[in-house]
Amino acid sequence: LPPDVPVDLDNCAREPIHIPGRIQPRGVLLALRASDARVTQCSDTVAAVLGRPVDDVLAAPLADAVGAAAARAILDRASTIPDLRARNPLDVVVDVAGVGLVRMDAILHHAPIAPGAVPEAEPVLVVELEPVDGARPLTFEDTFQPVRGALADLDRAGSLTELYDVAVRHVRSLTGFDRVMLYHFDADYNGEVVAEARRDDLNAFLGLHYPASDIPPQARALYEKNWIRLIADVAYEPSLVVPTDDPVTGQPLDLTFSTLRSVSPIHVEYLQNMGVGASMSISLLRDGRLWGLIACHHYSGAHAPTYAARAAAEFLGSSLSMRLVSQVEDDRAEAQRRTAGVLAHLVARSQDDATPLAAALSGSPGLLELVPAQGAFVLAEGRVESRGTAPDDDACRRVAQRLAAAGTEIVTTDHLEGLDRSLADDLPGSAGLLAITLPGGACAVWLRDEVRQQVDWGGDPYNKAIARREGDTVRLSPRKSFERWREVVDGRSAPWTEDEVDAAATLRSHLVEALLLRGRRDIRAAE
Ligand code: BLA
Repeated sequence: LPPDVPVDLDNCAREPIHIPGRIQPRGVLLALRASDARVTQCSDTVAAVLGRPVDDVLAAPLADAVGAAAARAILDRASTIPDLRARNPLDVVVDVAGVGLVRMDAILHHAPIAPGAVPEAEPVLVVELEPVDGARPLTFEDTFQPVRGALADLDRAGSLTELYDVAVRHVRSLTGFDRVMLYHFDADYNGEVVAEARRDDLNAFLGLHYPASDIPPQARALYEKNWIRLIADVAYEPSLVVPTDDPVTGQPLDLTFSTLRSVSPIHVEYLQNMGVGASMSISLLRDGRLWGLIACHHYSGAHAPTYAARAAAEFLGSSLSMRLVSQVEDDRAEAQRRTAGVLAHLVARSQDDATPLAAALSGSPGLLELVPAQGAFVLAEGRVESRGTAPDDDACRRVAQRLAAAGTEIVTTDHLEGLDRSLADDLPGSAGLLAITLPGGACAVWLRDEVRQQVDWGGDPYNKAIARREGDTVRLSPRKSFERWREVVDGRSAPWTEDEVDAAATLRSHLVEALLLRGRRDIRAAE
């Protein structure tokens, strides 16, 4: 964004994060075309990492920047391997001016073709070099073995919850982050922390909810293409890509697939607000769409797992993605089996004349085992029975009257307040309602609490202003997004799923019949 445009939630989604013109300074970026191997663009970290001034590197052969051996290895691979990204990293020994030979990871890819470029144009080869500082050589034991162990555990996991836990535990042990979370999006891309592995002394984030605006749409789109990103040091000074525009195309270098891409300053501020020193996230995809993220935090300053450890974590993420699809189906089938069992039990109980219908439904297993909720009540044959968070009998009767008057067989809402004010007044503390109405003013009602809405900013967030003035512009702190989201989810419960509503509807048709039979027997008994 131009510096004079204030940042708000709408234009923040327009920040072009794939062309920042900057990288993180933990390595070096060189752009060239393999055919002439002359560097067209480079990051200004060439001075610190390669010991050579930018002017000596630009327009010079790659070998002048990294030494002949490393240049040969890089160009060899670029000309022989079609899918460069799948084979990273390349282990190279770089000739650093004034230092000597230094072992580095070379991470290679072709930049996406710029829009408007001639289709047959030679793609830009992007070479990123990360010094590995003694993390070489990679051994069977510290790469393949942990991944194999993780996969075996993933395979053994019998439920989604177990899958999540296995994933966060292994990603944490592979990468050494202080906290590893599994963050799952809802249909609107609001998210919830559904699993967590963390250092013992850290407070839990498990169960916390965050607004969709924390990860804007263009960031999500990027994460569907590129499955991993590391911000090794949140306090970094970005390094410029020089020149900003590719001299051949006149376009900024597309860093969609870059491992060193500089991240949005807004997101950096967000992480600083959370007290995070280093962050990494791995995409979880379902049918190619972003389903969630494995989000990692480090609190005690910078943290830079090697490319190999990141690749192993990414591999785990993609294996988890594949397992997720089948596990979601399995869990659903299992839940349907359980529901059918509870349903059969309730139907049998409802046919037993010796038990009042209200008591038959509110036992255990009962309504709450059929459809999970915080509370439930039944009014039938003049009796009220309740479980969990339900109001007193009088309020239950008023609710039943209003439902009967509305004349709808099934009522569902995740926002009582918006459906009917007086209904909401009789059900304080509940935000969601699922009800089936029955002949004779009878009904069964499930109640859900408002979803937990909390954001932990790792400090005292309300000490700091939400919007900050910087010269003539107002910078929006990411914290502001939470307030907007709060307006969206205020007074809302978890939604009722299709399967849950179906189960309630099936129960309803059985109960209509049961009430009819009971009525006939009563008449017969009276005769
Ligand atoms: C990116 N926001 C992200 C990312 C995460 C989050 C995980 C991916 C980058 C990374 O790995 O760090 C959000 N991180 C979270 C959440 C938790 C967490 C929810 O740990 C919960 C525990 N962010 C805002 C607002 C804007 C914004 C208001 O809150 C815009 C005005 C932007 N977030 C934003 C942008 C990115 C981002 C632009 C992309 C960063 C990049 O890849 O360049």
